[in-house]
Amino acid sequence: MRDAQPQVIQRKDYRPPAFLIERTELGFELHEDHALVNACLHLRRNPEGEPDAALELHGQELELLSLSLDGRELAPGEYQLSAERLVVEAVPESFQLRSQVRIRPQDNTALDGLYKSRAMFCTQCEAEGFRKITWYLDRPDVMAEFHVSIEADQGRYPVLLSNGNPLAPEPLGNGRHRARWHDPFPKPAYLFALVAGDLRHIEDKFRTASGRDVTLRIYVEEKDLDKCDHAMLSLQQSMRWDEEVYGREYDLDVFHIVAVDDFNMGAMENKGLNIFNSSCVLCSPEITTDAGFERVQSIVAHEYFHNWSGNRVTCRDWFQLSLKEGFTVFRDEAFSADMGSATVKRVEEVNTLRSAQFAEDAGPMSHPVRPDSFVEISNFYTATIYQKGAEVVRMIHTLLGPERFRQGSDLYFERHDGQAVTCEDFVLAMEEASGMDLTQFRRWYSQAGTPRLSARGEYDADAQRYTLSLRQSTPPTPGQPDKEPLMIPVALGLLGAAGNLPLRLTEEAPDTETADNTHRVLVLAEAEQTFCFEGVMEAPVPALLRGFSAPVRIEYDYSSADLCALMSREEDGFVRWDAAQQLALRVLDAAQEQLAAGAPVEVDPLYLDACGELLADTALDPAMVAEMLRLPGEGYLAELAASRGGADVDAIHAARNAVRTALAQRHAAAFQDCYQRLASSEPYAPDSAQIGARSLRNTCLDYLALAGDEGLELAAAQFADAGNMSDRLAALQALAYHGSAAQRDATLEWFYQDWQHETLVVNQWLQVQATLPAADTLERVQRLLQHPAFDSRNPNKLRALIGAFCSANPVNFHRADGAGYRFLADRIEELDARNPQIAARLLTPLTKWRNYRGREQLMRAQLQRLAALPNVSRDVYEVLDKALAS
Ligand code: B3K
Ligand code: ZN
Repeated sequence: MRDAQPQVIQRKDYRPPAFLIERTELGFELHEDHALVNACLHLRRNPEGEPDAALELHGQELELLSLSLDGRELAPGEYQLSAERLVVEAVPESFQLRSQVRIRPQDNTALDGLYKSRAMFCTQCEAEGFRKITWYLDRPDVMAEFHVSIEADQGRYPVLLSNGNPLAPEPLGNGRHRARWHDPFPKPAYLFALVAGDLRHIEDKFRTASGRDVTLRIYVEEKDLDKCDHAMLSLQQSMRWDEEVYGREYDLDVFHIVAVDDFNMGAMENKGLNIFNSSCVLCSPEITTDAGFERVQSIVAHEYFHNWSGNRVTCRDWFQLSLKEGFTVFRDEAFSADMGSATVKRVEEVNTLRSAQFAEDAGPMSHPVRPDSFVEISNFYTATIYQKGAEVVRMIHTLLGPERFRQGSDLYFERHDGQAVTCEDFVLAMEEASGMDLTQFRRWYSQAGTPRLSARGEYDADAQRYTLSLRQSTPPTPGQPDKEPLMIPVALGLLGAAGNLPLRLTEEAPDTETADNTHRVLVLAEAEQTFCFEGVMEAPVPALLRGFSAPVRIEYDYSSADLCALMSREEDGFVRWDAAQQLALRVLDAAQEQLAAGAPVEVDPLYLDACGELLADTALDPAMVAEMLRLPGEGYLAELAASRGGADVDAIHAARNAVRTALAQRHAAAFQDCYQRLASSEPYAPDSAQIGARSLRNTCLDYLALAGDEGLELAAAQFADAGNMSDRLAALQALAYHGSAAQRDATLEWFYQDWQHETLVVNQWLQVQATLPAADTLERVQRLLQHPAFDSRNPNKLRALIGAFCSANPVNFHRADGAGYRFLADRIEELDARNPQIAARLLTPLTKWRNYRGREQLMRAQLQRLAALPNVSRDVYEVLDKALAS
């Protein structure tokens, strides 16, 4: 039970803590139906805090058994206890507070705090889970040195882990044992972790740049021991990369990763003891797709990089969450770019940003990278904090250049090591190290919404001058009706008939030489600005926003011929891909209009030819060809349509299918050739060359299966012979999405029979079914809720079945009879009492009710139904409240 009606927490109300904790001693006694937590907190008054304030500790669902101050047991009248606060009025300047509480990890279905996942105990404390473990100052600006002891049954829980370095373990007799851990780096409670279980591990080591040996271990259940090598390699690569690129070394003697099946998100960066959702650490070619291998590599890196950007330097308060998340995503993206194909990675990032973050920014949950208020911080682990936050750091990198950016990050880490700081501190360090004024740039942190950047170009042949006019505006978002102009780095080139043209701005001397004179970063700071280029010998096609240099919606009135020119000849891979997307958007719009008029769909031959050229060009990176042949997704199309008067999901689906079918039929032979050409007999490796080839080959297979029986036969053969999960799953999808009902069901059944023992593969199987285009998919999903492979307590399964159906199957979720909406609301109602974080997250598709023409009332009715329920969680309450107010 919470204390009261959910309160809104405001950033402006931040006050330094009245007390600091210098040392935290925790003793855990783990039992089968409860755990006892003994805490001794070494507290002292904060000279920066409010003088004379009472000590006020956070707690939730704790049964207080005893409380003493400097060795004296406190009588009930000497403190006040409510559901979420423990207040002690009269305390000395510095003192020790001891408490003992009883908690019930076995009954903790919310999966935060200390809980049980299958046979093991584990924790998740970010953001505010530690208060479910003991009474504490559970805020990130209170950093303490932790000493931990864990006592448990030796047979069931031979492995007992916590943060920091291990001290000698002790057998206790009576079948129990005790482990002790000491973490010398002061940390906030959200980075605390504990694991107890019957685990096995793989071990390797890493020698740091300064020559220290670190023992690396990955702990898993015995059956998964053979699936840890890729994560171990990724960890070693990350450690080396952070030394080389950021000069950051690891600091403890050990680094541990533990895989856990029941986990609310991907992974958690607890100091020295990263806890991972098993789906983000376990890998093998038999059970993991290429995308899975890449995800493991990037998440292992992300969590490792947090050791500096997050742990050594942490956040002062949760409004600063993007300080660690945006920066760390920027770091893991740069790492992945260095490990694989940088352009393909960038395209994938932009795709995620456009489909998830732009949509968030245009909806009721829109918030700035540094929010001003929240009700439940768990709702703010968003695409805006992570992905847009990373884009903001990327823009700083672009504006400063790599050397000055590195000086800025060195200054930031050195100045703030061991501190809890703000986004402002990060920007200040960047400013001071570079000498660049980022005053206006700071608006990216405070202003929500996706800016529109419209560009217009004029060529004066006589003067050989090209004038580019840029205009920016940001639409209103909840609570922010008026927006100021932002500082936007616009990277660009000008494409001429024979390649990119040299660039010289009017104010520059004619002999200005730059290393690459065909590339520029313009800085747009005003609402409108004009840039003139001299010596331009021919009318160019502007290649705008190269590398997606800013998270904006770009608008330029290209002709289709311009887009084809960019697609085939522009240097920058992102611009080439984006030109293909823009051309595809036009073709899709036209198809939608033709279908609405009852006419057959005729796809612009220019587009079809351009796709044919891509397929035929063996010099291109296959991974990029695959990306360029992929049409924008239905979710993104709906989002775009929403801003133009409302999305019709059925029309979008029909148009997209028609264009894909036209493409499949027109290039059947080329898809065949390419499919055969890319066949490989090499042993599986998750390297970028192989991944790119498989990606294009499986894209071809998808189009071939769409074109007819011959393709379906190829898919059936691939399904039977595949030597890895990427190829097998691609074949399964081709057969399930495009084959007959009988073929689909038989293949799904065959797949299940083969893989039912591998829970991560079973999740993929659930997800394929949740995203089937067939009209009875909702009924199938409902049946699957009863299937032995489904478990409503496991977040991975909830995401694979319910999450995928509601967010990745628009035609079926938005069924005209509203059954999809009722289905989701029913699930939320059941789930909210057990796991509010997951419930609030799964609710997102319903919050977009304004986007769907003709469905608004049906969607809103389900939100209202949920809002009328008694006792909705703080998490779900906040999402409903914002969605209904929009
Ligand atoms: N910091 C964690 C996310 C915690 C989510 C809490 N609800 C993982 C990460 O971003 O690395
Ligand atoms: Zn993170």
